[in-house]
Amino acid sequence: MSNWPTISVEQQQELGRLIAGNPPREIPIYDELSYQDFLYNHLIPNQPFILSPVSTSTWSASSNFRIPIPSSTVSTPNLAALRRYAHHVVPVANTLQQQFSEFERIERPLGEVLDLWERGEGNGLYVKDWHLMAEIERDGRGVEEVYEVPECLRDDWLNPPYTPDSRLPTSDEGKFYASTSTSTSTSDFRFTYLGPPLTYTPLHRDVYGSYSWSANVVGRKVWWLFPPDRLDRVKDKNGDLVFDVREIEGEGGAIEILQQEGEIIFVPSGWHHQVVNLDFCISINHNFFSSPSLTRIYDTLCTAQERVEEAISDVKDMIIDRLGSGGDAWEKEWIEEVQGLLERDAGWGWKGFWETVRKKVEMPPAKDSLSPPVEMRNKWMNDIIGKYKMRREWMYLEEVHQIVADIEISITSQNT
Ligand SMILES: O=C(O)CCC(=O)C(=O)O
Repeated sequence: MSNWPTISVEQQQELGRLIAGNPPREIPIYDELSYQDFLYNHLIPNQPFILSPVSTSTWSASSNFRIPIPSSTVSTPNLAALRRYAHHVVPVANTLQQQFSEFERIERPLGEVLDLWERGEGNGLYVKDWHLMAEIERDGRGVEEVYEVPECLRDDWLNPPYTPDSRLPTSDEGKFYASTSTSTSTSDFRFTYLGPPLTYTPLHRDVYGSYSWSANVVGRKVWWLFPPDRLDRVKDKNGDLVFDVREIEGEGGAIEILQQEGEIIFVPSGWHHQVVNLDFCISINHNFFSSPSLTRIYDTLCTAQERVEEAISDVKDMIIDRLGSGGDAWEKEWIEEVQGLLERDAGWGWKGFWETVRKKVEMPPAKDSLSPPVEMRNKWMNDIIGKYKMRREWMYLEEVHQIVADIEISITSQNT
């Protein structure tokens, strides 16, 4: 059943249960998806789908990282082919060791993890959030040695533009750092995951309220997807989300999907999800956003800021005590303090957010036919600019004024 020899009888039984219990798939599956259909049927309504293995069949990773098993739809991972990257220092989660609301994580050279797996050890180890593409580009090569981003997914505002034939210096490309990431390279949101059967990613929602897509190069995964209005059953008595939905009766009523080898799944913005590997899996994913989700990204940042403000409300009192509540000196200092913490906690503050928007307006990552119509994009943009100008930060964060002004100039010039 599994492509990995070193699993116990109990683990085989758990895998059998997960596979047998998996319902027929309820979400659309496409061999090809035009950008128009992606935009109107999935990005705007924020709905999941699957791209069939046709979408990854020409990827180099699909031939290099798989050892086909005769008459099986699942391959064995070609760990020898991954040795090329043995020197990469990668984040490794021990999925048998929960630490508060995460797994114990360390960084170690990929070669050491491959050694363990080849000796039949390291069962619960999961290489997560490995920035393989950034590392390849840093070494002066192109990502086509691994994959090719499907056309409909190229309007990506979080990652370097998809350029199969030019070499990009990635170190300047990504300005943002996910607070949870510990890899040596954290400049982008293009990740590779590797792990044996039953390694898993607990229930979570993606960074910044981004969308994500995830391709199974080797092996199959079970996904539990939760639309935002279906989260009640996965909360404990304190209102906190559970770590592992398998502990809950009926797995919390999620949309459950078995993703086959070669398929790409699209996870909508703000949807919680959990993932369990059914075989030894090698997968590639991107977190990304684009103009249809701008309002959600904006709202997610507002919520993150509220959380920071609540957490350090005593600092506000101290600033007022020191500077007095008359005049606006205290408020300027308070807002700057909050922004500093927000950058560390959420990965970006208003300056980072608007800089990203400016960059993508000035240098769109995808051609017009693979992006929303300009009038639509500009409306989404104007909506959030209007909202931002009502906030106190608009008054006090002067360095953001020019960035927003540049965006407005760009929007106007593209409208005319
Ligand atoms: O494949 C996994 O283990 C996790 C992937 C994931 O959560 C994501 O792509 O957002």
